[in-house]
Amino acid sequence: MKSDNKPDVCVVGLGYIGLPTAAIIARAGCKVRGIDVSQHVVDTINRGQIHIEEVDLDGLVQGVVSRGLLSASLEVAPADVFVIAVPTPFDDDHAPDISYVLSAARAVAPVLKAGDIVILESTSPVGTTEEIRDLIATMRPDLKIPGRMEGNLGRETPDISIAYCPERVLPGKILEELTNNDRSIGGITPRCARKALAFYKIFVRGTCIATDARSAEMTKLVENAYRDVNIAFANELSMVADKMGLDVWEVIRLANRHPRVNILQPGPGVGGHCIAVDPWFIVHSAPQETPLIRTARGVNDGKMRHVAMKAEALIAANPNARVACLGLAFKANIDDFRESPARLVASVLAKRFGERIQIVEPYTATLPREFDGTGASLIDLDTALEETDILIVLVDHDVFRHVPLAERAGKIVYDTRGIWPDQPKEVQAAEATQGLRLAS
Ligand code: SAJ
Repeated sequence: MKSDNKPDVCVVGLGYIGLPTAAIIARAGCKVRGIDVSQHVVDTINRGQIHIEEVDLDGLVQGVVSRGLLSASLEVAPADVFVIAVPTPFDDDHAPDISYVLSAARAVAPVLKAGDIVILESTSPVGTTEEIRDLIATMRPDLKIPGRMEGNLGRETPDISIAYCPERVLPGKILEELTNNDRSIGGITPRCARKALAFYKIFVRGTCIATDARSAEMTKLVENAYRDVNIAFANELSMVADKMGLDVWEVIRLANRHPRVNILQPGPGVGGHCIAVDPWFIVHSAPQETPLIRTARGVNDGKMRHVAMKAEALIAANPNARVACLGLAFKANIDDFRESPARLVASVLAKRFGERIQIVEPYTATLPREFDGTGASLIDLDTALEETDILIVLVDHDVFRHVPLAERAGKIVYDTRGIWPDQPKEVQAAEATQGLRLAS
């Protein structure tokens, strides 16, 4: 560690979490080396630019790179703190795949020295931090490893610290939430937690709470499963309301006036790389004990199919109508299309109806690959408002929300996000119940 007491930091993985985290740590005055497997990502960052869209991230990265505080590389190098922020996908059976985490740990192990801290931030199944610990112990028998010093009777201190510290930031508000959110700091031992906590205090204003690694791992999964279950409730209500010819948005708005009721918003399903994924990590660990979490996943995926089928019926019932799907992103005002229900629904429609389908997505310049050869095309919002007859709202981007009623007049609207409460009820009701054909 240098004389100014600011550790040198190595952040492994420069994606949606790793890059903003690296930049915030650099802004706090630490020298940060960011590691990524992609040469393109490394080159982009070293030019002071970014490869992802996130509010205010471009200016921050440009600033810390030009001040020499952040640089990117393909190779891990010695540092005082190592932060691992790589993806943890799941396989076809919903079993978590921690191979990227383990290969990051494998890359870090050879450069570790006494006093270093290794922190895992990636969402991971319970026990992953211990697996990292065991891997490092195998690769570095010369180091005293926390939790692996049996017979030591507490007389010797371990050489390194290992902890699990999940991020809990919301895409679109990452920089603000990285700084202000409270953090769970789960040490392999209490000493590891204290060391990691002192590091997070350098750049986190929220409260940092020390715990053990397994509790911290489970906490992260629980947070996202909680949200998934609650969104599933809203989505289930929306399908019930459809069947009964009710306006679900009105019902939720009224129910939420109860002091202890706070129902979330229905949509075309749950997307993103966290909420649609993390609950499976819990189900995989305890399949018998998780009927609710598993069902919620099923409800949210079922909502995606429900929306696709409803949209198909609407378009089929209006054979001459031109259709605009508004949005491909997994949620409002971001350019992230991973696990996006909007993208899935739009591609189903494009495959079936071809060139009748137009896509409006201000956050991309090209359509994803699955639209190739379908005949569907990307158009801007003004063209869609001028030239199409059916609007299918799949994402609640602000730019869509602000379209005034006058510009939607006479169109058939299927608003899966409830962004246009002023849309004449008879339009939505006709489509929601059975009369999918709408007289203009
Ligand atoms: N959604 C709804 N209705 C709602 C809220 C969300 O349909 O009322 C949908 C969104 O449109 C989107 C999906 O759910 O498709 C997920 O969006 P989100 O905003 O709920 O969450 P993410 O995936 O952007 O970020 C979540 C956050 N977790 C929680 O709120 C518990 C974030 O704090 C985590 O850091 C992030 O997952 C993560 O990285 O794990």
